[in-house]
Amino acid sequence: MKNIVLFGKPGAGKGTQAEFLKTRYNLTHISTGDVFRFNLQNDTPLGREARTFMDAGQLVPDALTIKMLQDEVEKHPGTAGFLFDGFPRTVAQAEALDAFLITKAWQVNAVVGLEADDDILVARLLERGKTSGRADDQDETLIRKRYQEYNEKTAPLIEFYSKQGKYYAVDGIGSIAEITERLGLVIDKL
Ligand code: B4P
Repeated sequence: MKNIVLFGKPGAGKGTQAEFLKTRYNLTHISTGDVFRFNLQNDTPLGREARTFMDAGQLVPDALTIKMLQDEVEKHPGTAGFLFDGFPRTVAQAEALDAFLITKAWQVNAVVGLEADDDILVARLLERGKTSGRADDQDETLIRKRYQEYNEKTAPLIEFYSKQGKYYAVDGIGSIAEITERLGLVIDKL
C-alpha cells in the first residue's frame, strides 16, 4: 500500500501529472478539484455548497472537503494505493487524513511538491481559462486570490510534511514529459 500526495500551487500541474502517474504506478487517483467540479456540473447539494467558494477563488471549508475525501477513499477498498491530487490543502485536512488512514493501518508515504513561480502559473491558468470554462481561471484578480489562499493555508503543509521527512520538492517548470520523469525519479525510490 503506497499513498502519495501530489502537492503544489494552483496550476502547478498536479492534475496534468496525475494522469501519467496513476497508470505508471497503478494508483487510484482522487482529485478533490475534479470531484467538486463533477458535483457542480450535476448541481448536487455538495456542488451548490462548494460553488460559492470555488468561484471566489477560496478553499472549500475543511469539514465538507474532508467528508468528501473520506467517501471517495471508501469507494476503493482493494486499491494498491492512492494518488491524492489537491488534498490536503490545509493543516486540518492533513491531520484528518492521517487520522483517517491510520484507522485502516495506512499512512501518507510521500508528498511530492511541484514548485514554480506564481507569475508563470498565473499565465498558465489564464491560458487554460480561455477554453476550460472554469470560472476560477478567467479573472486574474480571482487567480491571485487563490495564491493568497495557498500562501496562508496550504504552504504551511511543506513544513508539516518536511518535519516527518515525507516532503520531496520537484522543479515544476519544463515540458510535461520532463516533469513526469522528475517525479518518476522520486517515486521510484520510495
Ligand atoms: P484544483 O482542481 O486542484 O486545481 P488547480 O490547483 O487549479 O490545478 P492543478 O495544479 O491540478 O493544475 P493543472 O494540472 O490542471 O482546485 C480547484 C479549486 O477546487 C480550488 O481553488 C478550491 O476552491 C477547490 N478545492 C480543491 N481541492 C480542495 C481542498 N482540498 N480543500 C479545499 N478546496 C479545494 O494545470 C494547470 C494548467 O497548466 C493546465 O492548463 C495545464 O495544461 C497547464 N500545464 C500543466 N503542466 C504544464 C507544463 N509543464 N508546462 C506548461 N503548461 C502546463
